[in-house]
Amino acid sequence: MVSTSHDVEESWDDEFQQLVQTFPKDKSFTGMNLYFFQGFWCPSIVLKAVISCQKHFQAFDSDIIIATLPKCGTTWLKALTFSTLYRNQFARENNPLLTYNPHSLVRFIDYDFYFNDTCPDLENCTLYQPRLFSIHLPYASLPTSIKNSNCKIVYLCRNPMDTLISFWSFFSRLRGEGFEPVSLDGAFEMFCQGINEFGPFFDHVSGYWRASQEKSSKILFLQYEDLKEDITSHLKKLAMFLGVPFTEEEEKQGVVEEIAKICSFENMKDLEVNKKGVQTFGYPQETFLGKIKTYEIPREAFFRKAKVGDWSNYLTPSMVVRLEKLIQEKLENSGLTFKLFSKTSNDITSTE
Ligand code: PAP
Repeated sequence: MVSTSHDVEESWDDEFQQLVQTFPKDKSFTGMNLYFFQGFWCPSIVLKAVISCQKHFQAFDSDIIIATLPKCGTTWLKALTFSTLYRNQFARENNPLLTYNPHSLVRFIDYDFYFNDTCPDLENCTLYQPRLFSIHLPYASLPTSIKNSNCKIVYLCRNPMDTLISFWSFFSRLRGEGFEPVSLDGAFEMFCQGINEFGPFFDHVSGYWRASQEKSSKILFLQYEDLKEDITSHLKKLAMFLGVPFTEEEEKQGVVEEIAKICSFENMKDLEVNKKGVQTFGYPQETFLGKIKTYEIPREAFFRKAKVGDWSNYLTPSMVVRLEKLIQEKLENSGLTFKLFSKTSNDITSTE
């Protein structure tokens, strides 16, 4: 059962109800209500949490924040960062990833901690140190303390075509469970217009891209396609950035490859914990009204195909031309490019 956004909206207090009336409103192609707020489309289900975390979240210099747009590889990046950062805090054979979904191990600031609580106590909220969080907010809307402290941000993006298909497939899979996605034609149109969760897509990506160019020691900008192409060198880069580089000894022992393997799509998809049950977001909490404000997603929905270029099985030639044009237009002179196909045979190559 997935609770809908209406449950949350009903519990908003009057002041907040009045405030949101001033924001433009639309519906995402996933069927979710969105508010246009600070230049991005914020899911109504999380708007109050976003405003609360912007007001109250206090970053520590030692914090690590994983930032993504939905469907760009969040689950994978959570697994990789968790396993790399905390590798000396548990025995290798006891990696918690073997028994917990990555979303249980690395919680969202917006979708979990502030979902039910305007000012949660986050001093010792994570099992391991340093604190590791994740967030979907655009760079410009991050809590000020994240931007101004020395905490580090790892950003992962993915080419817009695969992101759209992953997004649309995910919510199509959840049809009838609180989500009513529109046809791919409709989804494509809205995605191009930038009307989707935390979109516009290109604003999100460009915001982090520019920030990473200005502050390379604070923001590591990664692309899903690059990780798929060469996970070992990107894991080393990630470890270095996090301040926990792999030692020569670790490299000799094959620790890097071991982490890559445990976090691989093939391994994670087949773990019992990811094959059954639901992932609960929003930190379950009984309110005095007796309502539990959470939402649940079947865990297996986080693992679909994980292919680069899967969009070529869905998008029509005219859709491809339009998105290619948009990529060119939006990223012109930015120095940022997307790989639409893969060089490795595991994925879809442009000649297939
Ligand atoms: P979320 O926003 O719901 O958390 P997110 O994890 O960001 O989703 O992205 C899901 C995509 O990552 C899926 O892509 P697909 O729809 O094209 O298949 C999912 O299959 C893929 N994915 C999940 N786990 C991994 C992994 N370990 N390695 C590579 N890709 C993965």
